[in-house]
Amino acid sequence: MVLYLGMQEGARDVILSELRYGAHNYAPLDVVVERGEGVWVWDVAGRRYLDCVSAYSALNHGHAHPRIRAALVEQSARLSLTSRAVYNDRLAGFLERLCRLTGYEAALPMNAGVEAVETAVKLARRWGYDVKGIPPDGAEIVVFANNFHGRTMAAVSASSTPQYRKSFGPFLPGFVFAPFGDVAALRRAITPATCAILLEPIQGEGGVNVPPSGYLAEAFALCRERDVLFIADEVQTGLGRTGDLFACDHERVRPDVMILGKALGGGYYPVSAVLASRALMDLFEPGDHGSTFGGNPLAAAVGSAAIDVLVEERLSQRARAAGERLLGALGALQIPHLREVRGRGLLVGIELDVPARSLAQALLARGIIAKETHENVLRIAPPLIIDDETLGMLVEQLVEALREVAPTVAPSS
Ligand code: IF1
Repeated sequence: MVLYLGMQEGARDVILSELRYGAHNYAPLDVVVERGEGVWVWDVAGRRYLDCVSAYSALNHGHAHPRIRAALVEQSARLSLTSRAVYNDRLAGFLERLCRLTGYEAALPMNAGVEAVETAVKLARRWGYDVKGIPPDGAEIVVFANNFHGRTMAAVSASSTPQYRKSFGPFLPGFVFAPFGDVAALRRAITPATCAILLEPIQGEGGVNVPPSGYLAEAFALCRERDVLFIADEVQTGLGRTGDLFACDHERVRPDVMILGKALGGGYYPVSAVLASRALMDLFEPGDHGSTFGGNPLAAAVGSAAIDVLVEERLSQRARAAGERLLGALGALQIPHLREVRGRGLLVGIELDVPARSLAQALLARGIIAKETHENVLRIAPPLIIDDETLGMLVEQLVEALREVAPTVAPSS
């Protein structure tokens, strides 16, 4: 952590205090944000930045969306939490909106994305034993190299990334690894004990990895052929981010189980959910699974508003148009060290053959907040409400920052 001498007094004090009292499980960019509105955030010195991290796709609606904020404020004045020991008057409306939006018959509400991932793993295993007839405690789930499903012990047991696993063992058994994008390898990884495959339709943290065209449909067909559940983790790719309502829509694949999170909370509140058929969901009986905060009235009010805004403001369609323009402009660039620009909608990865941190810092100096993922990929993911003029500015600044960084950074060893 290098604190730039030019940094404003206020920012430095905040950072030093956070370093002093907080766990050091992140290495943030050197900016202290104090206000957000739409696609913009302001630091403690009053500098404005375009937010191209969007809380890793939890801010598809932008910062401080007025309709979602109003729903939060109004509900918070009435009833914020009951636990599921009783009904509350907001949850049913949220679950209905979720099912109508996604076309599934049933939804199970949780809070963090990883809690919904854990829920889906339990549901798949329950189906594996009680329906498919897999011998007890023998169920396997195929997961994919370079995936990211969260930070709990099940999620890191399903991760191939050494840093997410180092000194955290022993791990949850029953996860079988396959390369992402390779149907033949997937076919070999599935056994009679396989209850499900769990994949991100586009791998976010893994570096914005878009699978070969047709892969999702072929993987889905293989699951049908081998009586295996297809679970899509759309925590990051869902709710408009990739230019479709869900990334699986791009290949017209309907997962057996869909996992949502992040933007489902409208940028205000942790809201996640698992969606499935009634038959699958009814494998959970009262007491089998739960959560103190899952489905609370505040989450339900915010989640309902987030869904209404997503649909009424046509955020998926806006992401598709903006993404086509962004990918079109960047894809044509011929700049040293620029290896590839990839993604879909407003989930874009810029792969360099040098560490992307230098590009992130050059962009920060230009008033754009973007974060690298896996060393040499810069992820660009602004809120889906970004307008044409701002998108034009983003493209200009990206091109200038790439040109600025390219000759100065030695290729990574
Ligand atoms: C961190 C990464 C992104 C996710 C997918 C489940 C979850 C995530 C596809 C779990 C969460 C977050 C976690 C956050 C940073 C961010 C992240 F860099 F960690 F990997 F987005 F790519 N499935 N991703 O992307 O959801 O429990 O966090 O609500 O841990 O640093 P969560």
